[in-house]
Amino acid sequence: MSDAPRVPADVVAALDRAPGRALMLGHVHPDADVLGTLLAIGEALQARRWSVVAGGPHPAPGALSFLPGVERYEVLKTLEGAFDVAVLTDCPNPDRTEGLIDAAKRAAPVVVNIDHHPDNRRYGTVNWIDVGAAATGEMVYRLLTALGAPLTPSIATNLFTAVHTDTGSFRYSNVTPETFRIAAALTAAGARPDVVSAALYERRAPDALRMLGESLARVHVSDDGRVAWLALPAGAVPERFIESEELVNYPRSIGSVKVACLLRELGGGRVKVSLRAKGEVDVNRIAGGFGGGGHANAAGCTISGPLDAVTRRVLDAVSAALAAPR
Ligand SMILES: [Mn+2]
Repeated sequence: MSDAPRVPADVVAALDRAPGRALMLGHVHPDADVLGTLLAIGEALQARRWSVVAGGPHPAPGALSFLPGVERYEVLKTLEGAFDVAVLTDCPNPDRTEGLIDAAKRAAPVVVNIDHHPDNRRYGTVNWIDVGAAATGEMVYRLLTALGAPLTPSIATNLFTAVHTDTGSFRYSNVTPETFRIAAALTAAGARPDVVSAALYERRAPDALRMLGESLARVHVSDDGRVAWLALPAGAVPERFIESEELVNYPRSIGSVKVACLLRELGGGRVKVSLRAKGEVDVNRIAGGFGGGGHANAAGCTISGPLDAVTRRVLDAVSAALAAPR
């Protein structure tokens, strides 16, 4: 029935044991794949009488306030007390926890690292990396199934949202038959595709479309039509607007475009870069060249320098990648 590889025994064993105290640790700026999977595992453990702390260096974004149980996700500056196990999901790089991973390693004898990013650093005591999974949400569905954990509607909604967002609403090349099998099982367990879609895409603020217009007016397309980019100076539009929009999807939506870039000027002379591709170019390698990472078709990095200069450097790297045979 399933094409997916089995859940490794050591991952199951790390959680299939007498209840204790568990930490669900998220990375900086958690997205729906991080939050949905941590909340799902946390709920499954709580149902088995574990005591669960869920949190990370940054709060859950307001756009994901609909995720069941997200109110339990805390901003953590330090860790209080000892844990029997710590779980990180969708986090390739332990540096993305602002030091909390080191505290977790001191506080917990077992650190479980569950991820689908190809550049995962294998920092856990137990590592499960499946680059064939479209989302960590798929892996956690398989984990909870292996544990025999009941799929409640809230667990199903969290995992369905994780898969929904990481696949661009089931549109990207990472979608497999297994993705749909899992989405079907989650829908049968109580996830509501209509409710999740409305929560993700139909909750814009009244002024959001005007800001969208101002942002999209900044989209540039290369002469050959293969690269489109959007460079946003600091303060051009409010942070909360950018956090609630996947702006890079707009340059990506141009038919001729092979690589799309969103460059956001942050404070402190840094620029946050998001890269998207459609299979011709491995943007993970481009982002890796700037100290970032991600997936072949979706990656990011943060580069120091003025917005104009960073934009030129990124576009040069994209041109070189397009010119090189893959
Ligand atoms: Mn993911």
